[in-house]
Amino acid sequence: MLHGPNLNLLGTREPEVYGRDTLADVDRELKALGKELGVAVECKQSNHEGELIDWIHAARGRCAALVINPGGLTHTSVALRDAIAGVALPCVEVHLSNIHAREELRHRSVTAAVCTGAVLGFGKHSYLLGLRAAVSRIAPT
Ligand code: CA2
Repeated sequence: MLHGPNLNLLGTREPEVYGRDTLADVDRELKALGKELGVAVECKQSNHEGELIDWIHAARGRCAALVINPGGLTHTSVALRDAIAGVALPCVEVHLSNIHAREELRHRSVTAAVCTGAVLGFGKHSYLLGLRAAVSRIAPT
């Protein structure tokens, strides 16, 4: 699970848009759901595009799937898009808010087209549904 820029602020501001849960709360729920589903969930957050790209590259051969909320980079980052496409892992894009119901600058996702699919608009449940979706794409070993 990769959380992009500013998501470390979750639960501290704009609760009407992003909810009251902190990132630690979300990560705790993801790990608990992972246990239920029989997968280990590793959660990381960075405010730096390059660090997110490094983690995506490092996931190749180590992780079975990715779930990512690219934050504001969703709307701008061709580099993140190329990294996701480059590792060829199942990848689910998630957003707390419905980006299509917000300002026009948030309507376009540069990254969604190289992801397996996306879940948006359900607050923390976007993450939990996204994890279920990612697990559904993991080939049994
Ligand atoms: O809805 C989402 O999950 C977003 O990816 C969140 C990003 C935003 O730029 C995207 O358009 C949609 C913003 C993350 C900032 O999160 C904050 C949380 C609480 C307080 C301040 C920022």
